[in-house]
Amino acid sequence: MADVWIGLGGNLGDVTHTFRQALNLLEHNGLRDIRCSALYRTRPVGPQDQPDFLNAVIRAQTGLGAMELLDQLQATETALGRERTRHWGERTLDLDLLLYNDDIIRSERLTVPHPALTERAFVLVPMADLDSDHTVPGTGLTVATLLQQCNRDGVWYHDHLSR
Ligand code: A4P
Ligand code: MG
Repeated sequence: MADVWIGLGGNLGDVTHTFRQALNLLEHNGLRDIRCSALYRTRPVGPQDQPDFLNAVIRAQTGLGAMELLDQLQATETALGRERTRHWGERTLDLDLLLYNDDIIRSERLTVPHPALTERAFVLVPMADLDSDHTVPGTGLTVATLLQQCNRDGVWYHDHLSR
């Protein structure tokens, strides 16, 4: 079983409902023991003429390989109405594979750890809910240390996800 961390984001539609549906689909398609951070409302990084996001991070166990998991994440995004429009633009659901064990993967389709993870408060704040002492592979630094180094403005506690 692999230990995986996945970032959830969205800013169109009923995002809390979409997150709940995403976790149900992922549970049916190979994720076990899913634990979810709190939900955060976050100011958009990238184009500012779009609604605030909701972000969360889950940690789970899976027998899927990293590529198979990416396929599942993309199938889940599509099933829940994701349309690819502009880069860093609005979306119903974005699922990013943040960490896959301590693996470092650099292929055309997949970069793990997710390249922007170390500088994004909307990822690090929810990660810290789950395990702030976890070391991010390739950096030698814990989530807590990375969080101290980044600007946490524009990240507000929103709610807990009831399932
Ligand atoms: N890909 C490579 N590595 C990964 C990975 N670790 N996880 C490839 C997921 N996908 C990965 O993704 C583009 C391609 O990245 C995929 O085909 C996959 O093979 P995408 O989801 O189609 O496109 P995108 O999400 O628009 O682009 P990108 O660059 O992944 O954007 P990000 O980094 O996901 O950022 N502001 C706030 N506040 N909250 C947000 O959640 N999200 C974004 C999107 C921008 N601003 C935001 C937020
Ligand atoms: Mg993405």
